[in-house]
Amino acid sequence: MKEEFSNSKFGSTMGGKSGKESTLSGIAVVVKHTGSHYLLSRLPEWNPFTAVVRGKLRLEGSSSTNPIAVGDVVDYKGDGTGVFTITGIHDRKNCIVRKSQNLSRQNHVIAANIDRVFLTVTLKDPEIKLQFVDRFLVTCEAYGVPVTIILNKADLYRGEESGDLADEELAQMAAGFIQIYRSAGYEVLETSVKTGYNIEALKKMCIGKVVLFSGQSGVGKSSLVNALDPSLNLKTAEISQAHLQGRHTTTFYQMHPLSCGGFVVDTPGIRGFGLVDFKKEELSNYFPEMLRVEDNCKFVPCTHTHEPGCAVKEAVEKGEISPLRYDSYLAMLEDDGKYREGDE
Ligand SMILES: Nc1nc2c(ncn2[C@@H]2O[C@H](COP(=O)(O)OP(=O)(O)OP(=O)(O)O)[C@@H](O)[C@H]2O)c(=O)[nH]1
Ligand SMILES: [Mg+2]
Ligand SMILES: [Zn+2]
Repeated sequence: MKEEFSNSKFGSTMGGKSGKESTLSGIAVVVKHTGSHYLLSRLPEWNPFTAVVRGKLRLEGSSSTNPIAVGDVVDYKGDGTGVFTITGIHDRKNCIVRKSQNLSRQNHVIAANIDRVFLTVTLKDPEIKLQFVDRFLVTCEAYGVPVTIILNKADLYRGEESGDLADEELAQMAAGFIQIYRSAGYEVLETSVKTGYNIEALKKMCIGKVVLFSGQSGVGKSSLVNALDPSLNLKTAEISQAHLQGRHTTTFYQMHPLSCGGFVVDTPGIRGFGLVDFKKEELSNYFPEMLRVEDNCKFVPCTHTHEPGCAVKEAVEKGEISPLRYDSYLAMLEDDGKYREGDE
């Protein structure tokens, strides 16, 4: 694993080419957040330097626990002695927000200004949790973050890939999963770090972009990032054999430069996902397959539960909308934004 960044280590490059420049103020992107310190870099240059926040600095109208997140564009100021202070945050293009587990019901901003999220899942080891997947997708829709589903560990069921016999049951599960999410309107990419399957395709999606991997612990987020750029050498760990779950190996949100061009944010595994507040009649807008047909509902607004002449329910009956996705929708309506332990 790479050492932690520090200003002394990056002293020669921080804040610009000459020492004089390091006293200047400027604009940079947050590439790591560790408690009280932030690591900034003036993307697309990779010149990380630490900065602190003095006093209160909050985004307008935000009740977030961490007002500044990885991916945020910030203004900084140097004092001439190598100490940098963040003085302002720029408006966000988008962000990924998760409701905190504690009773304060504050929101936790996972990251900001992300070009694409790779929601990484595995069918087994660890087992997939569709509730979690659907909650994550709803959040991406609500915050305008493009998302691709990465079905990793494809070697577990694709015999032709690993050279082993195909696991028929798992292969059928994979086909079913892919069908549900592709027909809903999502891109699904099967990958295997073990065999290299579709790693090149994934790499192409990262060039010139800021992308982020999210998902349960142990699905292979850090392994995928390493496959994209082996020089990053991020820490990975085998899942626990006793519980067939990940070990929460990655503990920080951190952006890394890719040798192919582009930047990738590796994130800690997510246990559960509390949906941020939404209005009941808005929820179906965050299910692309429902959004496509709901104009034909007889009543406006329609919650697609009890109303007669509901186009969504009709599509479910006809098999055009997956009953599993519809069940997730109903569960979210009922939960009304409550925190849900998605796994482990
Ligand atoms: N069979 C197989 N195993 C994989 C694949 N990708 C990753 N793994 C293994 O899965 C385990 C977990 O990988 P990590 O990359 O640490 O998972 P992570 O999602 O980063 O986990 P956290 O950091 O805890 O959230 C490791 O033992 C990897 O070797 C794959 O494509 N196939
Ligand atoms: Mg990891
Ligand atoms: Zn309806």
